[in-house]
Amino acid sequence: MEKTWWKESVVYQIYPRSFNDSNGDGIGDIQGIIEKLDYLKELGIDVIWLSPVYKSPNDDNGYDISDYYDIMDDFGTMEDWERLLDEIHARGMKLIMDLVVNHSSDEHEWFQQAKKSKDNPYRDYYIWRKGKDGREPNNWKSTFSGSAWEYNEATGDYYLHIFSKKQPDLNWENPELRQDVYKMMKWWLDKGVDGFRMDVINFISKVPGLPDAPNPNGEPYVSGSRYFKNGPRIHEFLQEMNEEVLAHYDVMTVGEMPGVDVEEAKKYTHFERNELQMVFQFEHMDLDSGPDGKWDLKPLDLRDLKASISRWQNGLNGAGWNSLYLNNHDQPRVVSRFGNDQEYRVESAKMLATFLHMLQGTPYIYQGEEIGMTNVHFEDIEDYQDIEIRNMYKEKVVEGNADHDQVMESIYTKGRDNARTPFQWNDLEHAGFTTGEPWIKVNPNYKHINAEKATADPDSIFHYYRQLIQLRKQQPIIVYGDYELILPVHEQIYAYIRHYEGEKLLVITNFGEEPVDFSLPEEIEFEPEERLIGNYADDQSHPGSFTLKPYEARVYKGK
Ligand code: TEU
Ligand code: CA
Repeated sequence: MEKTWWKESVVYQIYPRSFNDSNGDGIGDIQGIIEKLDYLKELGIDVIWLSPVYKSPNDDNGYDISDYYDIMDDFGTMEDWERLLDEIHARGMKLIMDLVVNHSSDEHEWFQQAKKSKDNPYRDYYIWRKGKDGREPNNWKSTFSGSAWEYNEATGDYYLHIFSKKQPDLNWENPELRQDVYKMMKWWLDKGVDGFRMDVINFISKVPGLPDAPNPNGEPYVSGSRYFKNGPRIHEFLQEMNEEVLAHYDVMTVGEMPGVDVEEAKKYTHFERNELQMVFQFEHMDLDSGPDGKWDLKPLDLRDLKASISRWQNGLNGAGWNSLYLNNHDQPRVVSRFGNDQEYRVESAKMLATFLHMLQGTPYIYQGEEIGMTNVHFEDIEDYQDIEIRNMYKEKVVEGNADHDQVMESIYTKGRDNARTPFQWNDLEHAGFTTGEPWIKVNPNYKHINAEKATADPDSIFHYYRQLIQLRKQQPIIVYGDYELILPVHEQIYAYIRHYEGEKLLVITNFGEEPVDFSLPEEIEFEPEERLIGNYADDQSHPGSFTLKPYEARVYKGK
């Protein structure tokens, strides 16, 4: 397997609005990030992925871009951004930017032009259709509730928006639009950025005709995703993008791809196909949802997680490359989700980190994960800022007849704002995030969960992450080794072995709060040499057979 810097890197995601506010307006900003670069360097990360900082009216916190060549006023200026890049590079780290080109903002100049008239030169940059029988052109539902179509008075037809109505989908069938996107990518790469995370990039090719989706229950609108996820021209578009742009730079690329499976991901990431290096897949993030989607709560069955992760580990081994993540700005906090954010917060956060960081792939850490930040409970729906949460609550509770408490429960469990409360720097007012009023409320647990406390405590989650990152740098087996699942049907223990050049790594994790006996299956040969890391003091027990403590994790190297 070819060795590359992006396989050996650990990435840290910054959601700028919630990271650090330098000027007291309550909104995180670029200068605020610069102030914290030494903190990230201490953690040991290699690459920063910055969620969007481009000009935006903020309907979806920057994922609605009105100018791809400029910086959002809330976050600072282009000079600030250039300084950020220099300061990152000066510390030996890299910066990848978010590329959001499935859609733009409706306030983008292209859309302002396009909506004026049918013969406007930018008209074909977006997706327009006539209504059908006085209704929308098809029955697709927007990710953020309601129809995926919005009527345009001036031209008497509708435009497609898979996300909010302020996020019209770009028309990738149009070669001029594609060239404009490539030009913009080159502009940023020539400024020195080290790659891109590409927002819902597997949505850009839609099935021609945009057919109605099957609707057996007669819902007002249903997901049309089968007609735009991994669509007919997607690989052609990505190969074109690669040839025109990416191949000319030594950069890192990761495509965010809801609804991608292993076979499809092999095509996207295969080293001989020249598309992308990695994808963010969602299978493991969907395991705790029922048939009605993310708000339909269901407990995680550990055996499902093993089956899914193992399929990805084995499927991409030697063919493509995995990204490894348990958190991002769209997901609830993993310590609350798959761990225990009360009595065993520290143990379970470390266990989950061990499980993830010992896998094959490139690990991603989301801001606050490294100090074990947790989900939040706001009693008042008005305290939630996320467009997805607000629209869903309105549709289900205000306009529909869903039960308030039940919907709030689903927001507590799955809402995106769980990940978006301000970073907890210290135990001062507003957790040291701002001296003003934060744009979204701080999690009240900041007095005991904060970075100042964590960096001062050698047993903290922060220092455990630091060690995991160091280990990855010292042990090529962690990056490149093959993966072998053991105990596939155990309901509480997730254990696996990595193999590389005659060496082995044994990773054992307890996903439960009850102690549990572990014994290595007889057919597995493993001669332990040393314990590399663990989240309890080393009790010198033999890794072949012992009792795991609540949420315990251990990693042994051997032969
Ligand atoms: O997310 C795309 C996506 O499909 C999901 O992660 C989505 O946000 C989630 O399922 C809703 O429950 C990307 C961005 O990460 C997200 O923040 C944006 O809102 C979205 O695209 C639109 O740009
Ligand atoms: Ca600010």
